[in-house]
Amino acid sequence: MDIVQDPTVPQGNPEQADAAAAPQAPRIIRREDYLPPAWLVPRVSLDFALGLQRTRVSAVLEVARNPDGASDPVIRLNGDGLTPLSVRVDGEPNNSWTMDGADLLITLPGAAHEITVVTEIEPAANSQLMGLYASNGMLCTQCEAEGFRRIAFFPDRPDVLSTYRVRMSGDKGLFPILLSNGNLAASGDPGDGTHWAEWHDPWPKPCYLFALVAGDLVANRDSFVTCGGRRVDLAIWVRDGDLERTGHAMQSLKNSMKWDEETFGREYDLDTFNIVAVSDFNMGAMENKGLNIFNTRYVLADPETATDGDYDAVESVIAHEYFHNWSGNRVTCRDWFQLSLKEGFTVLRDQLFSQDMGSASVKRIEDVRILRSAQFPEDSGPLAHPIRPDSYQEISNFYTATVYNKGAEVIRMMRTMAGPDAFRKGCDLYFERHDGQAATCEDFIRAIEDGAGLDLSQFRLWYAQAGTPKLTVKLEHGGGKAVLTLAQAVPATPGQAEKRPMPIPLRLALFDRESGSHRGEQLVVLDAEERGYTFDGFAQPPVLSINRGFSAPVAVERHVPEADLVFLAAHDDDPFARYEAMQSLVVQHLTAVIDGGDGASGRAAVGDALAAILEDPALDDLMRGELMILPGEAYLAEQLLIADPGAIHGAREGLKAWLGANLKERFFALHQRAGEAGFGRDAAARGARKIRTQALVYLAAGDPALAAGLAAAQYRAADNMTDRQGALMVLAGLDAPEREELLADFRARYDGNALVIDKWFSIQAASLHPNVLEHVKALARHPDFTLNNPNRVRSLYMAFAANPHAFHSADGEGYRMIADLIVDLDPINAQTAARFVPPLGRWRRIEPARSALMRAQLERISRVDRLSRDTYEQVMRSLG
Ligand code: B3K
Ligand code: ZN
Repeated sequence: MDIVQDPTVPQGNPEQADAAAAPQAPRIIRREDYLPPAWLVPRVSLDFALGLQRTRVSAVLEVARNPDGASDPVIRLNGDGLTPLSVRVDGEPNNSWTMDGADLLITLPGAAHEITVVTEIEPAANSQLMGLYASNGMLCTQCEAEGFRRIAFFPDRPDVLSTYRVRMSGDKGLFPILLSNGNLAASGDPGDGTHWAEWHDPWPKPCYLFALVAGDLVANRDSFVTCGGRRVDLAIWVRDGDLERTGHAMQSLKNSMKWDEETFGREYDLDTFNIVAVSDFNMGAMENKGLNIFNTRYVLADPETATDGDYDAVESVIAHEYFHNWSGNRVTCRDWFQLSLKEGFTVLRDQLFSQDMGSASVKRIEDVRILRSAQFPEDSGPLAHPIRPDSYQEISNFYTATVYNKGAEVIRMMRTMAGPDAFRKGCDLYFERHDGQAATCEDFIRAIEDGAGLDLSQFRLWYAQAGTPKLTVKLEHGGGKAVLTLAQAVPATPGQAEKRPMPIPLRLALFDRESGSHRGEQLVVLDAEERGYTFDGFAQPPVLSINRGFSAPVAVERHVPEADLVFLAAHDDDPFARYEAMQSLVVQHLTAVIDGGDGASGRAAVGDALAAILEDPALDDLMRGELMILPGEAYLAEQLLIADPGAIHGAREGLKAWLGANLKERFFALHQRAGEAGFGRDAAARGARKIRTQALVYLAAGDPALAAGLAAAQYRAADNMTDRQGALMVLAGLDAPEREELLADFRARYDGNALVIDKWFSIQAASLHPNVLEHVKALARHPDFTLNNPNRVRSLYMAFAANPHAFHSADGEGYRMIADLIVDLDPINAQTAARFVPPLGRWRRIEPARSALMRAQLERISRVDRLSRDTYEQVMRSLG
């Protein structure tokens, strides 16, 4: 008989067990402490007896000593909240095991053994949504980063790769569909109301890529034939009723598979590829081998319920997860410090894919906007970390814009310096060398060096140093020459006081003012603190266009003459640089106003430049829409050493109102013109929808009564969600009679559609309405609101925290509301709760009165008993 231990009797070292329960005594994991595992697990068999309330898991681990690891007779099997119900070694009951905190330790005499451990878990009680959990009556898993240890005792680290056989059985009525990684090997029906399925995944993988789904699902099925002739059965699994909204996701998947073959030479490697959509999910999606699990938000789309932005997001997340099959799964990470190895690279791959599927220049601008609004503030705040961090307490806190988006920019710079063809050679070499391995960022860099023929010795600093480099630019002219002086400074960040200069690749062009053209773009790599560059043959001072295409993730510090910015906003042939000129024109004007200037001339320059953009026949509307967007308040705050959110908001809204009033006829005409385009998903129709709502945004600031009427009409006539949501967003910020009526209409019209009801929450939380705090408080009490669904929580509170005039309310009420949320949510879903800490963590860069209020809320959270490790780490780092 198996030895069954009483779970109430503590095992192992009591001090360590206490430490695990009290995160206030932090465990710190350091990159430099990495040791290869002492034991490997070449094969795993898992047997699940499925139940929503209780699922029994029998795990059979074939373990072997690692010849490259330390010799240790004890194997550590990580657990999180698990109790071993029985432990056998080589088929015999074992009594040598102990618990060390939450981990199971077993002493093994030989070099290879078979360990069988039985555990029981409670999926319906799992509100953290890590491990195996229940969502809407189905069972699903999320294991990255450390969720597998909530399912079975296992060496839960990415450098332990195993092949998996998974058998599951359960009630046929509750779980008609049974899915896991790899290929279906067998299935059966014993005739007692249950059924079973067995899945085999031939590719060795770390346990964070394990997945299981059991539920009542229907599939959109299709197939794809790979370049090597393999026929792959594709299926997107959703709840009955959602099937009609899966077409775009399926097309995106097939496009991704083809693109990865053509662009990176990567072919798919199983006979099936399954995607399952679940409505309770902590993030966007997960790349489990052959069984991607997605937040419904990134699968379901149709014109009635999804905006153009939602369509783009579905396309890019489907691509991202699919691309992980090579950059992440076939080549995985040695340890979690290497996260950017798979995430930065895969983000770059999905960005390049989306560039190829639509407008490359608009996509580039959107990606830079995300970087500047999410990553730049991270890099200049208390949570700054290099793309390859050096230490962490809770790895979930490091799935950041830095690791993902700056990580992508760093690899993009390598590509810019090498050129696309040489970069591809480097990538080929990387995949060839490291296929089947758990690799490091260093491995990637070396493969790019060898394959692309680059020397990246100094470039490695981009992996090690945090902080956005500041680039100062000086352009002088004399004697027919233009002399450009570039200097860089990487700011100090927590734990990194001293920085060294990094290679900064800058694409630049010098324009002739008269002809409006330049003599060709150049790439300079600034690899020292300061360097000068001389350009001959300029009788007149040229106009400099620098960091074209945003070739480096740096902040350019340069006061550019207004006339030059107006010139570039009108003439630059690099679309990003044109956008950048327009942004700089606005930033220069607004910072002058915030500093107390009257800003009249800057405002007029912005007005002229915008008027020219509204009417430029050479621009397509998608690009025109980008150029119309004013820099966000978070980005504006970044330009100031200490920000006054009230002043920033006032200045930006003031400019918007002035533009809306002064260019009213033009905006009105644009709104009318755009309204004439019929519905379509082509670039022209999408562009028309984009400028249509943009025009409304300005009109709402300049002439609210006119805008309310137009918005209400746009809402009522809309045959698609982009127009309807855009109109409602504008109305939500106005005190117009149509506001309440149409918000109620929207709520009733989409009753039961969770993703659209999320929009209803977000629109109100993000609004410019002066009573937004009261609205959010009321929405938090709305019967449709729940802390148990991360999409719903984010739809209300992320939108609110990102709404500066609400979050930064001068009385501190916004800070208090977010702190309350963190405290209430932490015991339910720690990962999601911790994501709300960074907005409060900006306190050092905010004016003194608000700063003190923000800090006080962080301190209040820090005093709460039994905070999760996730929230505790973020709060303590934020307090600094
Ligand atoms: N790799 C997952 C993210 C997992 C997050 C865990 N906290 C999705 C992605 O980046 O593709
Ligand atoms: Zn990813």
